[in-house]
Parts: sequence; C-alpha cells; structure tokens
Amino acid sequence: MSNELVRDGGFENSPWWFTGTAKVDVNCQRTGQYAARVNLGGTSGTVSQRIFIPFAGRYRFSFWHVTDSGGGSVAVKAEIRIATPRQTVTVYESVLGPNQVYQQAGTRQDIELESQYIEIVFAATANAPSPAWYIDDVSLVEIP
Ligand SMILES: [Ca+2]
Repeated sequence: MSNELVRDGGFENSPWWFTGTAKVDVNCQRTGQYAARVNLGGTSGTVSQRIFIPFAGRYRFSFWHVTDSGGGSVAVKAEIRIATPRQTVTVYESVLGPNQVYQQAGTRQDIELESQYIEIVFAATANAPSPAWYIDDVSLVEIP
C-alpha cells in the first residue's frame, strides 16, 4: 500500500484552495460524492493544495479528469510548483473540448522531489463559451 501524500484527493471533505469559479461539485465525480470543478463553463479558476514531501525521492503524480457540456474549448493544466530550486513542472497541459473523459495513469508523471513543501495546482482558462473542467482522485505517492 502506497503512502498517499495528497490529502483528500477525492474532494470529499476538501482541504483544497479554490479561486475564480472553482468549487467542489456533485455532477461529474469519478468516486465518492464529489469532484473538483476547476471552472464554471465560460469562466476560469484554479484548485490547489500545498503538500509536504517527507523524503527526497521519486514520486508519481496522477489524477482523473473530464470536461462537461459547453461549446468551444478550455485550456487546462496541472502543475507542481517547487520552492527550492524554484521551478514549475507542468505535468499536464491541453486544450479540451466538451463532454470528454480522460484518465491520467501516473506512469509518465514521475518527478524527483526534495523534502520540502510543494504545491499542486490545477488551472482552467476559459475561452467563452467553454466546457467546465472537473478533476477527481488526485494522487502523489513515492515510488519505491
Ligand atoms: Ca471524489
């Protein structure tokens, strides 16, 4: 069993930070009752969490996501922001159309991290009209 570093990766009792039109939502979850809706259709938002990395090592980041309704497209990205050395690692970046389900299998999001605080950030930038972007089941685990 892996030692999960993301607190409430399923957004069920959320210690996450939301900006713009982001919030937890019950419409497009993968597990449990809730997912994070990163943006409302036609608007923008971010969802983030600060995480302490206990040991230097290799870590695997993964998440599930989906877009819902809307016409047009939404520019989305998932980043890991590192303080020392100051760095932003873009884990996922795309322009997504409406009503599509995506599965990020963590195998290609491995990252070397020192012991320190990092921040996971999901950002959606809408080009009105646009779909909403939902994420669920966020995970960051050390690779043995
Ligand atoms: Ca959930």
